Amino acid sequence: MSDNKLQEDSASPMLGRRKFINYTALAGLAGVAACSEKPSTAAPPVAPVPAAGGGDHAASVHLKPGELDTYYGFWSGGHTGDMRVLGMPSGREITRIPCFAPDALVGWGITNESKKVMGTKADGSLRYNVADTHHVHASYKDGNYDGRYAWINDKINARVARIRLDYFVCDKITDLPNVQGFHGIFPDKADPVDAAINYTTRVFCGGEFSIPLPNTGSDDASQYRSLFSCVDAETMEVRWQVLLDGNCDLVATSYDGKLAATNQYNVEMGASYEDMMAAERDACVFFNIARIEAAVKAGSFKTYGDSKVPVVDGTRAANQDPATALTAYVSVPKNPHGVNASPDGKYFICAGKLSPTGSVIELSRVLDYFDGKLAKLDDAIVAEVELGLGPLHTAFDGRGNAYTTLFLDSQVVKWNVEAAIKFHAGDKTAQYVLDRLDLSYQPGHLNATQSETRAADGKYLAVGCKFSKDRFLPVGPLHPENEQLIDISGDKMVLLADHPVRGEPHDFIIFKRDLLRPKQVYTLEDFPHAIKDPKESGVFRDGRKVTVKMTSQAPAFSLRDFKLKKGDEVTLILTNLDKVEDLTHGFAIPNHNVNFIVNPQETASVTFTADKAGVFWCYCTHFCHALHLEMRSRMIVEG
Ligand code: K7E
Ligand code: CUA
Ligand code: CA
Repeated sequence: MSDNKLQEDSASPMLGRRKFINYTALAGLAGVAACSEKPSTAAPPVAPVPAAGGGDHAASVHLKPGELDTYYGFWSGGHTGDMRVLGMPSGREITRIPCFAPDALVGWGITNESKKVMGTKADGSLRYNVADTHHVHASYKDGNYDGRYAWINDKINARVARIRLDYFVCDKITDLPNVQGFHGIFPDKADPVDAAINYTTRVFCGGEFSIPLPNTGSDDASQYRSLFSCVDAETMEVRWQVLLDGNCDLVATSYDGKLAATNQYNVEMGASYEDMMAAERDACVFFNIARIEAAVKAGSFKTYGDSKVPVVDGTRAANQDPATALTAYVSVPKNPHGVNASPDGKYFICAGKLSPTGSVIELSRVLDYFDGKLAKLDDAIVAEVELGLGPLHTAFDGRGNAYTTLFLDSQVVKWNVEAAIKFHAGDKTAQYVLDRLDLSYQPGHLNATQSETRAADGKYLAVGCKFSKDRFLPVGPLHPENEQLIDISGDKMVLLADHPVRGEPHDFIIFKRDLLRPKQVYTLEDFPHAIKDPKESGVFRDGRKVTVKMTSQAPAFSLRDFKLKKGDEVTLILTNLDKVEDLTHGFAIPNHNVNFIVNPQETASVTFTADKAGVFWCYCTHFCHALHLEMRSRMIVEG
């Protein structure tokens, strides 16, 4: 099949189906939800995958025992509220870093240190036990990852977590004030961008749900607004917010630090899905970051409710004059999902979702608009081309090609951005669709190795398929999702592997392993309460408040027993004095809801009430030594 034929075949049925989407959208969406038994029957012709190469390719992702992966993958943990770390291309899950929700292995949400990060109520209990993470991104320097931090969102409670990539731990969680449904997140890609503006990396956060501001409980949805937030990467404080019409879905940033963008599917400001899909076009909103920072500095802002965070006005009505505008609303087709920055720094791509199109927006033209050099903002769109049904997210190979997931078609489409621009400009011979690959099934996010960096290397593409159906052994009604790995190094995409994942990661990034240098042993001095010598161990009483200090060295705790009185409020501090890599101990107390770990040279503490008289065998929960089972301490509580 020639490339010509491929594009014709793929484009012509689209016209008919686009009508289907526009005119019978409700029925169409109902079909999506039910996820028809044979998702590919309605799909357009598919490029043949070279069958011969398949087996060899698949073998390339199977690492021999002891072999290490060449890429890290950071996967959002979805409902488990953590960040999962995978080795790629094997797809092996190496660890999970708990952030927003408790974790029974490390004692996240159990130790005082993790509770401080997560936030507690007055009674010491956790503020939140549930989470919904979607997007994970890492810090950049000069357009590539620098190995300092990763950030992840919690949609439910509008929180952003920072993960330190030296120790792979979450060290800060920030609440976004006056935001509900915090969705997209993306940091600056250059650092620093403009020395005149004193800042470190900024993390941009899109508020998806519009709410009354202040949130008085008004039912007039037309008055609801959403906020786009900027968080300082170092302090993790919210620096400023932008008031918006519509909502924020995904977020992207330019490589020069001048622009951030968010796609909007609800310019209608509707409160029901029928209302949200009433208009034929929605928007991709661009933020002029320098102007926003200047407006904040000049004091042109409001605040809402208890929040002291400055909020500048980014609504359409207040930003009609390009010479002063803080925002620009570029019109893009119907309920777009996903906005992604191409690795050459030139384009943002918005996928149409309810329109079968991808829109290519040229950043220099958006800047021209703000400078008064582009009369019509719509002219910033340099291509709006048909890709297939239900386009959602786009990844890049660094060779000028984009890869967009087609949710309804259960496909990924490979297309050339410059050819799409030529096609849009009138050259109908320009072949922009290069390949299509069937997926199993209904893909959402995808990402290629190093995709949204200047070092996009075009080797592998991972796709998060929302439905797995028949791809794995049945395990009851709750199916895993299917992460599919694709070789994109050649002209044709080749499916390499399926991996089940627990729902629902949504998004992930994949980057070269040498960009990270994690530490494997903590530094004792970094913990203010460290017990540096086993001789400092003991029970220290101050009325009903008792501090128990203890150390661990395989196969023993420094206190073989410790005595308490019923009703004592106990803080137990444990330092792991073992210095050997991989020598972690655990500490569990039966019937007291205590179990946590201490890694080599780490100190952690728990606070609990000794509310039951009796003997409680505290024991090591992490297999550490031939005498691991014997590694115990007796907590004796006198009645
Ligand atoms: Cu699932 Cu990025 Cu929340 Cu698209 S989002 S799929
Ligand atoms: Cu210490 Cu097991
Ligand atoms: Ca809409």
